[in-house]
Amino acid sequence: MLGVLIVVAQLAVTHPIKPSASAPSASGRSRHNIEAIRRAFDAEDKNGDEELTLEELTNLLAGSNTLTADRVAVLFQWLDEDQNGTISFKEYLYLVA
Ligand SMILES: [Ca+2]
Ligand SMILES: [Ca+2]
Repeated sequence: MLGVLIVVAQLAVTHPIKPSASAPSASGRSRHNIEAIRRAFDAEDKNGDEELTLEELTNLLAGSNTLTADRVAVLFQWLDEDQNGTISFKEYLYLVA
């Protein structure tokens, strides 16, 4: 899944057009995948407030050498739709869904 994350992240940086979260998924992403995504989100949400800070998102993407801190920061701002400075699970889904 990390490979997909990297591709989507780079797309996000170069093509700042947000996919619609309500668009039907042609591939029919399974509930199991959503739960796996949720677990990854929760695992990185160290303080359990159901929001990811820039630091937490950076840690989540730490396995990627292709994303610089600058790019993660751009991605973070792109994901933070309501611009409250943190990424909710709903916002996080834009990254992985
Ligand atoms: Ca948090
Ligand atoms: Ca937000």
